Amino acid sequence: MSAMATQQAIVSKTLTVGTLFPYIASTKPIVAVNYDFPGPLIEAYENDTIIVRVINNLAQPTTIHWHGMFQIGTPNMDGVVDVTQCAIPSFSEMTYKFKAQPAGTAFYHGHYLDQYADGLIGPLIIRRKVEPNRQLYDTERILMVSDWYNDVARTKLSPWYLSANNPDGNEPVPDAIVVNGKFSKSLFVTTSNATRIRFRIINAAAFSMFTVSIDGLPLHIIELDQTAVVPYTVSSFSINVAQRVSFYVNLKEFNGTFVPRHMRPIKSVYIRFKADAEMYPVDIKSYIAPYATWHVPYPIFLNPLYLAILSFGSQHSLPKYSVDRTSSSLSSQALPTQKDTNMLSARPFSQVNNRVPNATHRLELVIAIFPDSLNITRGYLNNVTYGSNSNNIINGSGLTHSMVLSKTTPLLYQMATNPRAIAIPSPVRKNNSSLPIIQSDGNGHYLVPYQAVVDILLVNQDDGEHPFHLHGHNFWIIATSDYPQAEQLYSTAYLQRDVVSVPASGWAKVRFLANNPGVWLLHCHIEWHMDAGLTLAFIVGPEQLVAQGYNVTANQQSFCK
Ligand SMILES: [Cu+2]
Repeated sequence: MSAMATQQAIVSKTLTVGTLFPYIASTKPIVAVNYDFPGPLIEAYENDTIIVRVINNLAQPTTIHWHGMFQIGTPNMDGVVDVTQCAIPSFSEMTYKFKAQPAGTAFYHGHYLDQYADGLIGPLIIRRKVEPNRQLYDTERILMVSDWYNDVARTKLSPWYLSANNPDGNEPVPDAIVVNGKFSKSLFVTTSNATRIRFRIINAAAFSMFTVSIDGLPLHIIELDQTAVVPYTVSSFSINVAQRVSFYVNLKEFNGTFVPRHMRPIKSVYIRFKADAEMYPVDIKSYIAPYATWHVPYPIFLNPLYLAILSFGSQHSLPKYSVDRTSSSLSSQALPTQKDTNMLSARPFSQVNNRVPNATHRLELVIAIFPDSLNITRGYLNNVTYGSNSNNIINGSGLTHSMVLSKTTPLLYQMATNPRAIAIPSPVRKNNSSLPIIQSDGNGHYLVPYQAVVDILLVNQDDGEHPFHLHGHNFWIIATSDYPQAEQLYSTAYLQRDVVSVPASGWAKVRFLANNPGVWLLHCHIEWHMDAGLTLAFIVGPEQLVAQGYNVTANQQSFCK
């Protein structure tokens, strides 16, 4: 091992969370980091120690979640309010300290109410000491795509979504799309002197999934979430909420024949983010939301096609060709249009490290969204909606010490204080099942034995596609209803991600190794569905948590009043 590979640095950063009006004409205040939207880049090498001082200058509490970080041994740094910590009060601060692990493209975002949808996002890049595919590109760019709403999620959109005034459960439809905080046709990405550019795409939207392409250029995918893959070439791909995709382009492969000869050479092309309009609950061409405000100068109707501009060289130049011209030249090269959102046919770069253990336990979760008796939309996993405002009926389970969401005693503290008192049954072996089944307390808390290898079958009874994210781990995606053959085809090396897009009215099967004692959420990453309770918490290895010496820090304890 080289000297460099053993060195571990400390990366320190201060993030000040405050209110910002990001656009001159905007009347909506967002929750911003260091007066920027998105927040500043945090960069480290794998296994470095990241220390982030978070100063809360908001008039409301906050927390920050480090999406994609394992937090092994630091479950209290995961940043999930009421689950791993009490919220950082207004005008207080907290220092997060955790290991930069695993490497890859991650991001950070608020995990307190709807601050994620209200702007609290930023990129977190963990570099590998030896980066696979590094010889294939010269430079890199980060593109963070998100939904823009003219109204504040926390005070307006979410209360409306979860009200009896919205009996159909229509999710708030974004008013625009932004990439790196810029509206369509105003973000220029220059190639400078480089011919081979890596793009790290982070979908930090509250709701939308996108199809991404660049006119005239094949995309060579090299990383999915935080798993490096063997270069896998497509003309376009989809990315669901919270997923990350890295690809590189080589300008020498540029094919400009999609524009007439007299318009060449081409100085710039469009990078397209096409929102999947089918996922919106209404016809976006004519829909005016009942809560809509009229004094905001942004488009009344969402244009699902976002255009960024890739300028060849250092000058900013708008493409001169019509937006309607599609890159027919690419389809003539017979590149596949990637239909499987999870891209399971991309292969892990290091198959050795992806050797998949056999499952020891299983869990089937049925996803549903429907109104409750008060006509309020709820998300359900196995008929249980999660959250302190839910009232699930525990059907004669006889449990008396159920874990409860509490503002003063986060789940993690409950678990660490008295691990033996957690009233969740151990896994049960049913006659018709070869593997023991993970059990819950009837309120969305599932007890997972330490080192269990759990197969989760997510069965989607809803007609929308849902991006499910697991905290504290990644999982192997074994197969989905879009690609059931993957289970047999790739049994030696399934793809590891931390978000799986569960197909509409379909299913996804994932497997994870519970090697990280703590409380870890599994939830739909669409902000509205999380608000509706489409969440559960895995209670992993309570006794191992105590054995590894877990203590609530005084700083965190002081927030719990
Ligand atoms: Cu969802």
